[in-house]
Amino acid sequence: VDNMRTPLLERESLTESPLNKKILSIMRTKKSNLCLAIDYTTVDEVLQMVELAGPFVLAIKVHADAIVDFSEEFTKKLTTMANDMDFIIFEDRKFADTGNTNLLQLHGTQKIASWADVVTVHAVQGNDSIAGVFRKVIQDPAYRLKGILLIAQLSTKGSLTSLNGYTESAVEIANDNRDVVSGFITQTRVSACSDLLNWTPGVNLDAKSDSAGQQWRGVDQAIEIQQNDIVIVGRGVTSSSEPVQQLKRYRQIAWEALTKNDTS
Ligand code: BMP
Repeated sequence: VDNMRTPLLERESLTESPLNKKILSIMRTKKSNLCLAIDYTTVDEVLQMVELAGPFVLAIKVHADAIVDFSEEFTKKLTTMANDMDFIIFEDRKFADTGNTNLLQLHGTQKIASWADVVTVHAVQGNDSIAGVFRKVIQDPAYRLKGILLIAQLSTKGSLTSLNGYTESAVEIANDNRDVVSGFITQTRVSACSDLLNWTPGVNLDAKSDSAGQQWRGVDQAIEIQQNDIVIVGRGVTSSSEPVQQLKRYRQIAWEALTKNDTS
C-alpha cells in the first residue's frame, strides 16, 4: 500500500489551519492519534472517564445531547481539563440543516460554539449552508470553535454515503473551504491533501458489530490499509472493565500503525 500521508512534522509546518497545527502538535507530543468517544449519559460518568483518558488521547468526543444532566458547569470543567491535559474537545453534533438553523443550534441551549474545538457537519446540506455560517463563528475570537469535520463516509451498514458521488462532493466542499474544514469523518482516506485530517470511527479490536448497524474493524485496516490519520474508539474502551488498559492498548497500536513509515 502506498503511503498517502506526509510525515507528521512536515504536515504540522505545512498546514495553515491553527486547529490542525494544534492537533498535529498534540499528536507528536503525546504520541497519540487516538480520539476517545465517550457516549455515557451522565456528567459524572463522562468526567470520570475524561480524567482517566486525558493523558492518552488527542481528542475527547462527546454527544452533548445524550448527556441527561448536561450543563454549563460541565462544559467549564471539560474545557479546563482539555487545557490542562492538552486534548481537543470534539462535539459530534452532525449539523445537517439550513445555514440559519445550523447557526441557531451552534448558539442554542448547549452553546456548542463556546466550548467545542471542533464539530461534525453533514455534507448533505450543501456548500452554502455550511461554509458561510461556520466561517463566521470560527473567525470570531469570542468562540472556542476552530474547525469542522465533514462526514464523507459513515461506518454504518447500508449508509447512503456510499451512493455515487456523495463522498466526492463532500471532498469538494472541503477543498473549497479549507479555512473552515479541518478534515473528514470517513472510513477510507478520502483526500491526499496533507492538511485535511482523516478521522475514522468504527474501530474495535475485540468486536465486529453491535446490534444497531455499527460496523467495526481493527486498527491495521483503519490506519495502514485505509490510510486514516486518527482513530475514534468508543465502546472498545468505554464498555471495558479496564478502560485504562484499553486506552494504552489502542493508543500504542494506532500510533505504531500511523508512524510505521514516518521518518519525522
Ligand atoms: P463505538 O466505537 O462505541 O461504536 O463509538 C463510535 C462513535 O463514533 C460513536 O460516538 C458514533 O456516534 C460515532 N460515529 C460512528 O460510529 N460512525 C460514523 O460514521 C460517524 C460517527 O460519528
